[in-house]
Amino acid sequence: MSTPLNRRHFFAGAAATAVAAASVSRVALAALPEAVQQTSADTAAPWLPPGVTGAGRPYNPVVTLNGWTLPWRLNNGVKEFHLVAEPVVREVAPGFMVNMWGYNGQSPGPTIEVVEGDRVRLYVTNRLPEHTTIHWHGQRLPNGMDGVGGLNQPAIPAGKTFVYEFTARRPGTFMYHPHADEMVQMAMGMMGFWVTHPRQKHPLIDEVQRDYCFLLNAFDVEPGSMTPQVNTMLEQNIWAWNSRVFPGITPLVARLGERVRVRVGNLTMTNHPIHIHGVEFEVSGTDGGPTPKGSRWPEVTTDVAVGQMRQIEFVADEPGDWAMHCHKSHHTMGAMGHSVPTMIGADHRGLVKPLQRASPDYMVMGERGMADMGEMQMELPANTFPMMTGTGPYGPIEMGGMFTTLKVRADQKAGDYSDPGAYAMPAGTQARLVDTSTAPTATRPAPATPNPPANATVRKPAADASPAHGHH
Ligand SMILES: [Cu+2]
Repeated sequence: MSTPLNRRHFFAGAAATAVAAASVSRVALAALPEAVQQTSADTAAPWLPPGVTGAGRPYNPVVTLNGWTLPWRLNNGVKEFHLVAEPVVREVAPGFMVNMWGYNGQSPGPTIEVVEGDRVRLYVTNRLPEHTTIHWHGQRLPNGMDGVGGLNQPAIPAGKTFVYEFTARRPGTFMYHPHADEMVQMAMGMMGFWVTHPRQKHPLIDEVQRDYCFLLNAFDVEPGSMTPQVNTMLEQNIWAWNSRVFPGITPLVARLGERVRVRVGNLTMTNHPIHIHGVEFEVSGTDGGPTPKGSRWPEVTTDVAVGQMRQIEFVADEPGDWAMHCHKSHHTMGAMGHSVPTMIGADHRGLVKPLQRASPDYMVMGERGMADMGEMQMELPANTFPMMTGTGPYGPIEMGGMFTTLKVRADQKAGDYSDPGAYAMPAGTQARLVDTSTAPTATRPAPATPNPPANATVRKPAADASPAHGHH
C-alpha cells in the first residue's frame, strides 16, 4: 500500500492478513475463512482488496475512526467474512481499559465494506457466555437473514457458528448489532459499521476524497472499575465515538479543497447533535439511502437520533484545526459522579479544612466554574480517565468524550491520513489579549428617577407605598 502513514496512528496489519482468492486451495475454501483479529485501538489505514478480481469498480475506501475494515476472501464469487463475537478489552483512552464484548478483538467490531450487488457470506462464531445474533441494520435482505433472535432465527448458542448470506442490494451506510439480549450486549459494546459502495456512478452519491465513519456509543463504568453497568438506561458516564473518548479519538484530516464525507451511526440511548466548526455541511444520506439533492440544505449541526445513521458532506475549504463534537455539553465530559453539586459563587473555603480531616482527598470543586478541572489533574481512582482533558497549543481544551478535531491543511498530501500536528495560524488572525490600562472606567447608568416626566401617565399599585424596586 502506497498510502503514507504515520505509524503512531495507523497500522496496516489487516491488509497483510488478507487472503487473495487465487492463493486459497479448494480444500481451504471448504473450511471457514480466517477470523482476522485486531489488537490495536488505533485507526487502521484504508483497506482495499489486494489484487482480487471481481471486487467491482474501484472505490474510495472508508476510514473507520479508531477502527478497521474486515478483510474478506473470495469464494466462487462470494465475499466471505468471519466475525467472532467475544469478550474484549478495549482501550477507551490511552491507559484506560474497559472490559467489553465485541467482535474480532475490538469494540466496535470491524467495518464491513462491500460493493452494491456483492454476494456476501458472513460466518458468526459465538464465544460469548450467552447466545447472540447479528441484525444487519438497514439492509434489504431475505427475512430469515435479518437476525432477530426468536423471530427470524433461533439465537446462536454459546460456542456455535451460524452463517448469514445475502446480496448487498442497495448502496449506503449501515450498522450491525445483536438482536438477542440487546440491552446487555449493546451496553457491553457489541456493534459495527457497514458501508456498501455504489457499483456505478450514482446520481445522488458524489465522489469524495475522504470518507470517514464512526458509531456513537455510551457506557457506564464506575470510576475505578473496568466493566460497564449494563442496566443503565440514560446516565452513562462515557460518551464515546467507536468506544473511544477524546483525546483518544483520531482527528479527521483533509487536504484543503477536498470533498469529505462523514458517516455517523447512533447506537446509544439518546440523540447526539453532531457539530462541526469552520464549514457548512449537507446531509447527503440517511439510514434509508442517499437524500434527493433538492432536499439538502446547509447546516453546521445535525441531530443523530437513536438508531439512526447520517451521512454528511462538505468541502474542506478553510484551513485550521476545527473542533468537531456532540453539542450536548455533558457528552464532551469524561467520567464524573452524578452527584457533583454546583458550587459556582459559593464560598465554602471555611469548610475545606474540616472536610479534609475527614476525607484527605476532598477538593474544592468548581466555585469559579469547572474550568479549573482541566488544569488540576485531580487524584482519581485507578483506571479512570480525567473528566476534561486534552491539551492544545494554547492550554487545556477542557473537553472529553465525544470530541475530536477536523484538521484541514493546504499541504496535506492526497490519501495521507497522518496527523499534521497543530495548525500554524497566520500572523494577526488569532484572538488576543488587549491592553485595558488606559480604558475608561466602566460606568452604569444611574437608577431611573422616581419622579416621572410631567407628561407620563403612571399607574401605581394602590396597596404598596414602598419606593420603586431598583437595581441592587
Ligand atoms: Cu451527545
